[in-house]
Amino acid sequence: MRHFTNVNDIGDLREAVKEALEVKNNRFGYKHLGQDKTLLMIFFNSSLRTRLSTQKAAMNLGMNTIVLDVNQGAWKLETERGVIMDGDKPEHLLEAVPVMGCYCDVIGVRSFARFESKEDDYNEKILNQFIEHSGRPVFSMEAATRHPLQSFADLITIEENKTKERPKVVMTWAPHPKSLPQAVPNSFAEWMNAAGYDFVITHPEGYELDPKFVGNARVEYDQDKALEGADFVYAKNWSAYADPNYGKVINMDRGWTVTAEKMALTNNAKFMHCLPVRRNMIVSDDVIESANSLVIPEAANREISAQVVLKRILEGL
Ligand code: AN0
Ligand code: CP
Repeated sequence: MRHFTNVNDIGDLREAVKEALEVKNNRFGYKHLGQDKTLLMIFFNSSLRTRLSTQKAAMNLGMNTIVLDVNQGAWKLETERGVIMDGDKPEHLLEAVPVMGCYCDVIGVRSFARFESKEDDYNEKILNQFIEHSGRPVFSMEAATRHPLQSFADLITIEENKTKERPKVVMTWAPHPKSLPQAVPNSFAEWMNAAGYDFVITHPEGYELDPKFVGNARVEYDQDKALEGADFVYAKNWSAYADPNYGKVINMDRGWTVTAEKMALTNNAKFMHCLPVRRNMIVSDDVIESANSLVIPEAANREISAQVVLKRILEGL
């Protein structure tokens, strides 16, 4: 594997899950692969899970890691080509990225949607500059439109916990006070469609996702109806995608919070969320603390998805 930015880069999903379960049982069996190899992790945004799990995965593989928070200690970066740099940004991404490439063998990038330009966000302007100018394999640690390491961990978690071949998976929008990207729901939809599950997306009107990611999923505007018979409930907030509200919070309807009452409509569903989660906005305390909550094993699987991706990149070096 060269780059990892979306579901297509991982190839056959059955094979990928099989490899993930093998790696999970033998985390230190591939230590030779990363010897004398350096992973550089570049963060334009905050992180707890991605930072720790990816670093742990790299350590399992014998790699060295360097972590840089671009906003803390590095020069402020200009990202627009052609600007006269007389403002507060002393360095351009066009030099910074190839320089970063000099000090490592693999680069992970976290760069969320900025909500300044839908076109720039949906063209993955920042991530693609790393792919074009770093000279190194690049993987997404959540970019503007997708979070594939999360979706891969979600897929592994569903495969480990499903009790039927083709479970009903419901992704529900839930309220949140701040504008969040569409990357997690886009990516989850992309992976669930590729996995071939019975996949339903539910959200209030106005929160329609890019049809490219919705694919053949069923969209149901009545959350209660969507939840009927669900085997997995995947909660997530996202801001509006459609114009003119791109990147905006258009409502915070607490009627969409995932509560025990909502979970009672399901087929004793497992509850999932990528975390971080705002309790009693997205999900009630009792649901996230219940025996059906998978949020912690889901987060644990981030180490595994990252390790499979790094392993495959190292094998391709
Ligand atoms: C981010 C998001 O919704 O994309 C990261 C989730 C993994 N969440 C927040 O910023 C709270
Ligand atoms: N789920 C996830 O990516 O979490 P972090 O933002 O903490 O990395």
